[in-house]
Amino acid sequence: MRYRFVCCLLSVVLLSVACNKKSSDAQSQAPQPAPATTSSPAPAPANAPAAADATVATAETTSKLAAADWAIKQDEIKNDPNGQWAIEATASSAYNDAKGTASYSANQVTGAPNVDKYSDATTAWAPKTEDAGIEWLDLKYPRPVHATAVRIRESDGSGAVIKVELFDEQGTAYTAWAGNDPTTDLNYLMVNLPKTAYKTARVKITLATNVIPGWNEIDAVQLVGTDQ
Ligand SMILES: [Ca+2]
Repeated sequence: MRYRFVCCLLSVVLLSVACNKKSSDAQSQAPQPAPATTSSPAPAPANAPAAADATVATAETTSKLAAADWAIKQDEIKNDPNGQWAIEATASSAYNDAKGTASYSANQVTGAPNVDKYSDATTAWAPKTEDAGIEWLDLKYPRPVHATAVRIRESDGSGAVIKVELFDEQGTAYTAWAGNDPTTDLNYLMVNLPKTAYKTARVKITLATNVIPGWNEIDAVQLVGTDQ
């Protein structure tokens, strides 16, 4: 009887040691719990309003950064040392048959940008009618350059430009760009090109005003290039 008791006791002790070992092995092999990070667990319901606030704050930040990017781009273009603004302009037509420096005349495209909001503005050129179709602007610049870019600042009904041409000093036209104008809101259509072999001081912009319903207005056009 006593012998059986001792055997039983031994069995229990051995089993217990074996179990402890197994448990210890399992612990050492189990993947370590990931260290707590700020991004891991889903927020508890009590945190929901804070999470919503964070989303709003993120959206506000994104919007502010986009606005800042826009402002920086406008400033860089305005102050580009290789950029020139038009000094003379003629157009296929103008709103109210505007002549000279009247509101909406072709002359409103000369000089640096002076439209602050995406909207109908008297300081931009507008054609005679809203959606007639093909209209153009012909612009002259102070200094002939080997062109690397044309930047068209669209200020209302953006997206209607279909072609940009450059003229060399003998008057030969070269198509710098033709296509689907992606511009939206108050912004530039940026036409970048390999530096032209010829020098140019004249840019012609063609619009199809029927592709963007409503008035299509252009504030200013910059020719970018170098002397050499
Ligand atoms: Ca203007």
